[in-house]
Amino acid sequence: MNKAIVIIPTYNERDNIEPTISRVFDNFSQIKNWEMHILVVDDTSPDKTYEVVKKLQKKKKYISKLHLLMNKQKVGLGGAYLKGMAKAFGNLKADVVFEFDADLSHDPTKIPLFLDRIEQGDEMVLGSRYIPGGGIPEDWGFYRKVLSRVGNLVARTILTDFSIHDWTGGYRAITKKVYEAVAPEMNSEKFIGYTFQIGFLHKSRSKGFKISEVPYKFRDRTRGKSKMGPEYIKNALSYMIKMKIQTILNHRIFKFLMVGGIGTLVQLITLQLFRAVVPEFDWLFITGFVFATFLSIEAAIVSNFALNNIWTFADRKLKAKQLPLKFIQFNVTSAGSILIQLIVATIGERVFGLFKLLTLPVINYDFDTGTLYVMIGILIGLFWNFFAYNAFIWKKGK
Ligand SMILES: Nc1nc2c(ncn2[C@@H]2O[C@H](COP(=O)(O)OP(=O)(O)OP(=O)(O)O)[C@@H](O)[C@H]2O)c(=O)[nH]1
Ligand SMILES: [Mg+2]
Repeated sequence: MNKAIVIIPTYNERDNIEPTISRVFDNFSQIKNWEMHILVVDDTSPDKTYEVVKKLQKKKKYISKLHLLMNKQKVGLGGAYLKGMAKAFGNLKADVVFEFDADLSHDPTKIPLFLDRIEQGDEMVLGSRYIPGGGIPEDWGFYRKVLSRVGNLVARTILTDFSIHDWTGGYRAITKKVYEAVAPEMNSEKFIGYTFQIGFLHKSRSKGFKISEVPYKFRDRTRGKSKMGPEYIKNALSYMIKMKIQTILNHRIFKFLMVGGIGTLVQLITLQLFRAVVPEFDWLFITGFVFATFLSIEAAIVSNFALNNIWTFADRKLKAKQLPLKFIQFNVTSAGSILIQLIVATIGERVFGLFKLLTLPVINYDFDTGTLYVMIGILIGLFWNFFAYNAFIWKKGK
């Protein structure tokens, strides 16, 4: 039988912990397919919450089902969960853990629904306040309602992931597979409060795990003090913005554009260099200038090939012995991009009279407008190049 452990982090929850444990435990009786345990993670609460837990552990109904992990100092919500999960998936041999608050904000009658979803193949299940059937307390003040809703909307917008409706909630079921993939990347100090929830979920999403939501009605704590403050909001926002920037920087199209931009610079700079060193000659149609232009295009091609190989397509990096042939192919596709530019320019001229705008510097070079022509030309060729790189040069593994 598979094992699920409900992890309850506590910090000064002396008045809440007993009713929480007993209500969670009462709901275990309807779960038949899972062996259910509770693990309380207490950071040596000044109000001695752990003493209450130790006393309960001796009660017959809780024996060997109620575990306590104590941290010598306050490690924060994220730290407590990471330590709790390490123990739960480690020597307690859980297959699934739950995140569950000690203040009875989370409805324990929903626990079987989470497990049903896991049995159906979901790898992580979120309790959600913002899907039909879920909710936040009616009596929340205007400010708090707006903050919670707007907070989630901001998270969904910044992370551009609208399939998840509740990013900040702390009621979740997590399978061992997800934990093993995500936990090594979580540094608990950086993930304060809500940021831990957002960060853990964001990483699970990025890794492509199957995640679904179960609605629940959030209830306000009636006893004890909330630990969430304004610094949690600031921390969550700055995390999301950092993540967003990182995601953009890591995006293949961004890298491809950067490499293309560098290639353009290489071409412009080397053209000036080659013009200075290549002697003026006129042999049939080839002049010193045409030759220098050709060399500068080749310099850009070398730069594009090398940078795309080690950066843009680092995940599909070519092997040394593939390089010569692929470099020839790369030259062909680059020539293709120039050809496209010429065709576009010719059609443009015939049909729209755009020839002046789109001519290549080879044909009508003048430094000021030439810069513009190179830019426009490269832009048109970009679509072809990106396609060709993906389809031919750095083809996805067979
Ligand atoms: N072990 C441990 N638990 C913590 C820590 N901070 C918060 N918790 C627990 O984490 C759970 C959630 O914290 P809450 O303060 O209720 O946060 P919240 O639910 O967003 O805020 P409220 O809605 O006001 O209750 C509670 O069970 C807390 O006792 C911590 O530093 N260490
Ligand atoms: Mg709470």
